[in-house]
Parts: sequence; structure tokens; C-alpha cells
Amino acid sequence: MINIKELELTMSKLTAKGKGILAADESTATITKRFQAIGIECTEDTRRAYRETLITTSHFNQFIAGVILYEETLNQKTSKGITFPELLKKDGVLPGIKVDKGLVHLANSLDENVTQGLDGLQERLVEYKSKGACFTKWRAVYAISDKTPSALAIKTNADVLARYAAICQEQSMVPIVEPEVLIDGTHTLAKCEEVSEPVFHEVFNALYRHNVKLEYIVLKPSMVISGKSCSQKASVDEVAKATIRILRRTVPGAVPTINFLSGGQTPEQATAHLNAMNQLGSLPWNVSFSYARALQDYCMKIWLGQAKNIPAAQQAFYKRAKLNSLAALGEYSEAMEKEEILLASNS
Ligand code: 5MM
Repeated sequence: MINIKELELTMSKLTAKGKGILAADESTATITKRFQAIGIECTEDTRRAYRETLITTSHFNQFIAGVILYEETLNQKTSKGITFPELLKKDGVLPGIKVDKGLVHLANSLDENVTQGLDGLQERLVEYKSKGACFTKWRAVYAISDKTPSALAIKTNADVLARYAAICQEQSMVPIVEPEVLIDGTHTLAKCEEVSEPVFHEVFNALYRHNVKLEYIVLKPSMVISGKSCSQKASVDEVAKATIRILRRTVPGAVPTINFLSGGQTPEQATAHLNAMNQLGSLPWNVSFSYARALQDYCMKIWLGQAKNIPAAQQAFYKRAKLNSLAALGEYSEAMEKEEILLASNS
């Protein structure tokens, strides 16, 4: 039975003004790729140690309301023997969990994917909840090409996202609904806009069909942006305006919060775009972040798997969390990138 009070409490914490969500839910395959790219050995313990570095950063709870964990991390302990969800809760940060099982080929599509993981989801949620998770995350992916995303991929992924969200709400867990239009390609901002509108629109059609209560979801979309290899790079202002234009057309005001993914933008771009959106003023939703790479990139590159680097790595994570918190309030400026932002001490 849905416990509305529980959903309300989770939402109220996740929508705290100026706070965002840290996505630390990379699957083993993804984090292996990230570690190997910078020469870090990927083992269960290095993954544990890295994620401990992130969540033991002092006072990061000033800027981060929730952390999305991967199943492995939910079951791991810090070096002081406390589970990750317990530590987060002690610091007033909500633990969440990625519940999708990744992408599979969508038959009869234009070589596209659909996200899997609905089988047994309800039972897994009961287990995750008993381990402290209060919210969940599921990502659907849409690639841009001349012919994609196809209508089939748009509709199928929307239905799956909505079924996932309904199952989570039934367990009184807030679902993060993540439709990601990929940044890869040479497409222009206009093309991304043309693709993102039907994608988001169909997601909300499906959420409606599945009776999902919009008051208790977090939308985690991609921004409307030019492709990574596009020769005409859209400006910060163009990205902010196009993203908000498309979201206004497709996302009901009943949705309390939109927490963007960074999707391969540089950390600085992701912060600048978020800030510019918040500077547009009078938005119908809270507009914040749920970044993985844009919060973690510098931290991971400084850490490099070595304990001696932890203080500097935490410093780098703290700085990005603080700058994105300011961007979520529309109070960031590029000049702050050069400032030394010192970690608040624990004492
Ligand atoms: C798009 O990826 C999500 C947000 O991360 P970025 O801010 O780096 O774009 C992220 O939460 C992602 O869903 C998780 O890392 C899980 O990804 P995989 O590929 O491992 O399922």
C-alpha cells in the first residue's frame, strides 16, 4: 500500500532549495571504464574506497540531499564498518538506488535499446528498502541520428519508465525518471530540441496512463544541447532557453523538481547551464542537478586510487558540489571557478 506520508517526506528532503543529488550509481562496467581510462585498478575494494572518499567529504550535505548508489555499494561498508546507507542517513543525506538492469536491444527497432529490469523489481525494492534506500533511479537512453529515436523506441521506453515509476510508488519509494537523449553525434541544438520534445512528452503520457503520481517523482532529463561533435556549439544562453522551452511544453507543474544529468558535458558547462536556467526566473519546478561525471571528474582524477590523495580529491568534490548548489539557486558566476573554495572542516 502506498504510504503518501513517506513519499512526501522523501520529496521534501530531495527538493531542499540549493541542494542536488549525487549520482554515484555507475554499474561495474561503467566505473571500470572510468577507472581504467585514468589508470585506476577496478576491484570491489577500489570501488568501495572511491565511493567512501565521496561520501565522507565533510559537510557535503550542505549541497547534496541524496546519493544514488549502485546495488554493490548499498551492501558495502566504510572502513569504519558502517554501511553506506547508514552513514548517509547519519549525515542527513538520503540513500537512493539504481534499479534498472541496463540496456538491451529493442527488437524490430532501428538498432536501438530499451532498458530492462522490471522482472522481480517489486521484490528487489522490498530488499533495497530494508537496507535503507528511500528513492530509486531508472535510465532510458535515446540516440540521435537521421532516423532515431524511432517512434517505437520512444513509446516503448516511456512505457517501461512509467511501469517502473508505478511499481516504486507502490512501495512508497520516490522514482527518479531519467530519459537521456544522448549528447553523442554531430547534431545541432535545433535537432536535439526536435527530438527531446516528443521524448519527454511521451514519458509524461505514459506516466499518466500508468497513474503515476507526479507530485512524488523526480525528473532527471538531459539538457537540450548541441551534439558533442557538432561544429556549431550552442551558447550557454541558447542551451538554457531551449531546455526550459521544451520542458515547459512537456513537464506538468505538478512535478516538484527537475534534476538534470550532465551526460558528458564538462563540469564547468554543466554548472553554467544549470545556473543560466535558474537565472531565467519564475520556473514552475525546482531546477537542480543529479550529476555523476560533472561532480566526480576532478575528484576521481585526483584520487587515483591512493589514500594520500583523499584530502585533495574531497576538496575537488566539495568545490563542484558547492558551485552546483549555487547554480541551482542561480547564484554562480564563471569567476568562482578560479576561486579557492576550501572544504569546511568537520570540527
Ligand atoms: C547519464 O548517466 C547518469 C548521470 O550521470 P552523468 O551526470 O555523468 O551523465 C548516471 O546516473 C548513470 O545513469 C549511472 O552512472 C549508471 O550508468 P550505467 O551506464 O552504469 O547504467
